[in-house]
Formats: sequence, C-alpha cells, structure tokens
Amino acid sequence: MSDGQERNSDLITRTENPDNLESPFDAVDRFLTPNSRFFVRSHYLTPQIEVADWRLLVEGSVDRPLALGYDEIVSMAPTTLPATLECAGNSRGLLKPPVKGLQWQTGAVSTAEWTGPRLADVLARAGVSASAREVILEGADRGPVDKDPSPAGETAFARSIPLELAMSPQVVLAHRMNGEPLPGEHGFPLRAVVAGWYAVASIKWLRRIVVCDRPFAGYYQTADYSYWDRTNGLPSLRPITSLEVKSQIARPFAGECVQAGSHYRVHGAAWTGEGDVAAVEVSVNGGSTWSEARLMGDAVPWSWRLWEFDWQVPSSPGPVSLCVRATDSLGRTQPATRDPDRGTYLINHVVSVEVNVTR
Ligand SMILES: Nc1nc2c(c(=O)[nH]1)N[C@H]1C(S)=C(S)[C@@H](COP(=O)(O)O)O[C@H]1N2
Ligand SMILES: [Mo]
Repeated sequence: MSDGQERNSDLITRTENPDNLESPFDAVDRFLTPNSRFFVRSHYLTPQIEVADWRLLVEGSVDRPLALGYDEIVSMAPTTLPATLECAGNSRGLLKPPVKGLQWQTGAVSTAEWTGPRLADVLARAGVSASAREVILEGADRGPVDKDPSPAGETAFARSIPLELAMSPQVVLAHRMNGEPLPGEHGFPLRAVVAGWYAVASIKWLRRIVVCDRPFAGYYQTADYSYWDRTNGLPSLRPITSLEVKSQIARPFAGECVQAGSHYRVHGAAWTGEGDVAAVEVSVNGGSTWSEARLMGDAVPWSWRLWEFDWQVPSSPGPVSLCVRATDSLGRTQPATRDPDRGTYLINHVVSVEVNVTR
C-alpha cells in the first residue's frame, strides 16, 4: 500500500501475509499514534479494492436498501472522533504459561483521529425498521476459519453491534485516519470505528451493513472473540465488547538499565471502554505499595490518557519490578490476577516490568 517501506521499519512484524504488525509501545510519547506506527491486525490478505467499483451496501431491516459510492460517503457531513483501538489479544505474549495466538507484547494498541460520517447518518438514509435490534458490519476480506465449530468454506470478517450503539456518536465510518486518507492496511476505502470497544468490532474494508431483527451469532463473536461470563454461576459464552480498564508502562521498557540514584520519568498510557480513567497508580516494589501517577492532558472519551510518575531510583544497583494499575470512573480497577474464563483475550491484569538499576 501507499506507505509500505516506511511502515515496516516502524513496526514489529508478528506475521507477514497477512500482516500482523505490532507498535513499539516504548515509543509512545504523545496522544496520537502516527499512522506509520499504528499496529496492524489482519486475519486475511488485504483485499484489493478499486474505488470506482466499490459500493457500501446497506441492507436488511431497512426501508430503502442503499449502495453508496466512495464519493457519496466522502460528501456526507464528517465528524472527527479520536479513539484508542486495542486488540482483544494485546499482551497475550506476556501470559505464563504461553497460550496460542499472535504473541503480542504491549503494542497491539494505538490511538488515532478517525474522520467520516457517523454510522447513524448512513442508517438514517436507509431508514431502520422498528423491529431492528442489531447492525452487522461486514468486511470485504474473507477466508477459511479454524476453531470449532466452523462454518464450511470461506467466511467474511464480520461483527455485529447493538442498534442503540450503532445510532450513537460512538461509531463512525472512517475514510481518513489522522487527517490522511485511510491506509490500505487499516481498511481503505472505509472502516467502521466502534469507539470504546475492542478493535475487533472496528471492521476494515467495510462492504456491507446488514440491519437485523435478532442477535447475530457469526464466527467472530461466538467460536472466536468470545469469553465465558459467569453471571449467576452459569458459564455463558459472550462476544467480547467494550474495553476493560488497563494501563501500560512505555518507559522504562523491560530489561532497561536505569541509573542508580537518578530521577527517572516513568510514563505510559491508560484507557477504559466506559467512563474515564480516574486514577493511575505506580508501584516500584512489585506491587507491595502504590503511589499516584499524574494524568496528563485532558480526558478524551474512548481514548487513552497519558500519565507520568517521577521515580526516585534507589541508590543501590539491582533488579526492580515496576507495576502500574488504573481505575476508571465506574470504579473498576485492573485485577491482580488473570481470569482463565477469558481464554486468550481481555488481558488487563496487573503485570510487572523488570528493570536493572545500574551504577
Ligand atoms: N475486515 C476486517 N476488519 C478487521 C479485522 C480483519 O481482519 N478484517 N481485524 C480486526 C481486529 S481483531 C483488530 S484488532 C482491528 C485492527 O485494526 P488495525 O489493523 O487498523 O490496527 O481490526 C479489526 N477489523
Ligand atoms: Mo484484534
């Protein structure tokens, strides 16, 4: 795609064809992630789309099915929505014992400004039926799937969201990313951005929107990208939806050598899917005691908040274990331990970063 060479040098390759590229989290030093450093998570090869032939289809429980061309989409009143996208498998590579799946460290999370019409405006043009409950977003990419149970043959990458969310300002159909035309690997010509939800819902290469009257149970929200919820003591398989509260340390990175007796600016980012980040705490003794970090800038809905903490590094050399934990305005704090019902997703328990204090 347009910025192929540049992109590869800025990102860590987890797989090629399809490209799964991790953002170097230790480079996070500003609110917006440059496009060349935004992580990439693709299940299939990037579909080659000719803009002239491309149409966004809007179908199902609507009064007027639509087939909108690129120019029509671009001519609709745009909004610009900043949003953090986190892959539901971010931090999987830190799990012990290791689990299957892409071995992301902390870099399957990035933040951008997304520009395009609201999904609500496109749905309003089509006219949603009174019986409608959900909206399915379907990508142009497809291929075989492998977890049990699997449908035969090829499956398109698709996800549904509740109608209420689809009609809210939380969902945009983005044709621009950080002011630039949407790059191919991020979904050109058009992607959904479902702010506040795990990024799996933010369908790239959007080709079809289906309004439906009953819950969609597609592969990517049942067999995959789901977890066991134990409300009432009965395990129930549920699709992964809104972001769990989480924080990560950018610097120091794991294994970094930090000078004994110095002042070190520990910094990173924290986010949550509902409400705001209310507090970030840092521990410099493996989680025994905690001190409040300073939240930087202003709270931006559905976006990470940068934070910093002035660390008085011990005067004697040796290993130190740093931890961070966030609490949101709904009163949720990152758990101390991993919940096995989450399978290989929703990884937000407190982890430590081991650094070396040296003379
Ligand atoms: N069509 C399509 N949309 C998709 C995907 C995909 O493979 N195909 N991957 C999803 C997942 S799991 C993630 S984490 C995000 C990644 O978005 P990015 O590549 O722009 O970072 O896209 C989501 N949307
Ligand atoms: Mo993902």
